[in-house]
Amino acid sequence: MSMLSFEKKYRVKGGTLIGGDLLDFWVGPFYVGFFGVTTAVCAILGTALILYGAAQGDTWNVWRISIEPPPLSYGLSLAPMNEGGLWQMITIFACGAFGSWMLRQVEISRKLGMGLHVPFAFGFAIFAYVSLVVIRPWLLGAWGHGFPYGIMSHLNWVSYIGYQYAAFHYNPAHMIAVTFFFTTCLALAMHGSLILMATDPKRGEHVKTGEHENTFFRDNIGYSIGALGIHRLGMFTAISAAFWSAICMLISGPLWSESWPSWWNWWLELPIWS
Ligand code: UQ2
Repeated sequence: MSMLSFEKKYRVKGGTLIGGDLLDFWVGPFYVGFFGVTTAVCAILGTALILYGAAQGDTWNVWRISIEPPPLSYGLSLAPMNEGGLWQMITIFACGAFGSWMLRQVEISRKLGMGLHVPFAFGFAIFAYVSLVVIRPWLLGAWGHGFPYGIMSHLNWVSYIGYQYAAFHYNPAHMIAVTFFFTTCLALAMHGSLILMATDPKRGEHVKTGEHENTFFRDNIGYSIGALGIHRLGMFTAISAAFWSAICMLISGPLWSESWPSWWNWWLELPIWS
């Protein structure tokens, strides 16, 4: 079945979470639905507010445009528009857009009778963002702990947080997150290269199948994880990277406010050394 006739066959009513048939339609290739509308509304309003904030600022240099969170003195209250209120509204619309996008993925999955793996995985990316701009600022008692929305400014914020804890690479959850990011790259490089060497042969030669893929790794390292297994591994390492990234930030401040290298003193203080 060609892709075009497949899409037609599966463009069926139903599977919506809210609103029944009301917004259950497509625009070109895109499914709309209730959450398509809320995604678009939040994304357009958020983008408009970013442009408005940029117009209020003193530069149109894209690298330097920045929309700052409120000063710490505003705590967890709503700040005036030109003193971080804009950042707060943009954050609300960003959360609305990301959450709507995930729920739209849920509706499409349900429509097609598939599992919810994609929205589940995307949820970890949302969790990482929400940790930085909602959960951690809330735990620390001020929206001013969120990161500024700007290209250089958010990098400077990351750098500043790193030095605030002396050497962030000693954060144990950061170590786990980095390890998962690297393992994700290793797994995807192995998988991508294996699929290409099996399915993209020279002109005139035959495409190989899963038997060749399995046999390559059995010959090479004595083990093949399998066609389904590599995708389970990839999803696990990817969502774990996002999850431990969120954790490494949530424990910095709320749980530990000294330098990260000194956290490891528990090791030096073990009674077994005396
Ligand atoms: C594999 C397999 C695939 C793959 C890959 C492997 C046929 C098409 C890449 C090999 C992967 C292994 C051995 C796991 C490596 C473990 C880590 C932690 C990186 O066997 O099955 O399917 O794409």
